[in-house]
Amino acid sequence: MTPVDRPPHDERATVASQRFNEAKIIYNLPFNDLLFRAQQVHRANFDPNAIQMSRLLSIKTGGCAEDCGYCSQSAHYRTGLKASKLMEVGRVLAEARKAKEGGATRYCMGAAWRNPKDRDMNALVAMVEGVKALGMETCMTLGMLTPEQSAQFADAGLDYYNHNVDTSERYYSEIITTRTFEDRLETLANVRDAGIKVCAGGILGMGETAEDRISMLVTLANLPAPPESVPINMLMPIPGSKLADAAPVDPIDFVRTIALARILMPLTHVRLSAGRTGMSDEMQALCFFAGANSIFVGDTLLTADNPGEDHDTALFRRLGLKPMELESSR
Ligand code: SAM
Ligand code: DTB
Ligand code: SF4
Repeated sequence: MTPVDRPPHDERATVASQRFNEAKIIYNLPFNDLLFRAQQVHRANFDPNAIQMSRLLSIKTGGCAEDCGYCSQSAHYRTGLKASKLMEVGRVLAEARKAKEGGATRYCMGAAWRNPKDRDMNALVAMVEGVKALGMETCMTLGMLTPEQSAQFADAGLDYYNHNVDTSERYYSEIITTRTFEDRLETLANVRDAGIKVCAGGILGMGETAEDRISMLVTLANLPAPPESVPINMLMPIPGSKLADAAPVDPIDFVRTIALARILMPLTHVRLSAGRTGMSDEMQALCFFAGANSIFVGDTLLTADNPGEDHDTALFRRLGLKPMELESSR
């Protein structure tokens, strides 16, 4: 069979495996060569000393129907977390105001849902409109969205939607069984088609192989358009969850993954996300050198700890980093 009359899905598989092989070669470069290359790509596209700062708020906590093996909020595990209902719009806006005063330029609201219910849409839309009116970028992460819900959020002016693929397609069902990798891609397509910017990444340290990490990044980089934002989380092991005792990820492998993300997605904001409380300043410095240029600020993520403002101010001073201005963030 010649390449011309090969069925399209075979062709796609061939291209995907070529891209995977190329990415694997990059990932396995000598560490200095990999970091040099990542830093070159980074400098060609960004101010290397500017870091975008996002703030998270859990607007609906715990009691989630999904069984994500890493999560404190899944109703399938006894993690000791107290569940609560959707927060009132006024409270969300009061928290967003405080985040703005703390220097965050993007406000990310997360809910422990498989998907939002239509009855919640009015309140969610009011949150987006209210946070935008404060002059911040808005992001939501609420689980799966239909095309109609995506269009409603686009109309409200939602800037970003976060929906992580979390790991490779191969490894996905080891971590989550209540939905599929394909479901995740479908929501990402709905969000993209509605004209909302995409934030999609994953978690390292869930027992995956280096190939799984590479494959996850190749998937993200080869979406019809790469995500504008790619959060790379280091697993924060949650007592009671399925992954409570997962072996920690090797810090050098973590930095390699950041560097590969930067090289495969030159224009994307790569976010050093959950897990910074478990990283030394030196490891974070290497991540920034490898091309990470976004963090979550504030002393909590959704339910877990994050280095507080004092620590991050000291880190920025030590490394000569500065907050990225809103105009220059993409
Ligand atoms: N329920 C929505 C969903 O799953 O898309 C939004 C919230 S969910 C908590 C957002 C992301 O946080 C997950 O996709 C996962 O990548 C990350 N995350 C959750 N728990 C984590 C943990 N213990 N350590 C690291 N990352 C975690
Ligand atoms: C992402 O990739 N990381 C953030 C955000 N997207 C929503 C969430 C991290 C959650 C860490 C665990 C917790 O706070 O419960
Ligand atoms: Fe629910 Fe999201 Fe946690 Fe999965 S990651 S259990 S969908 S809150």
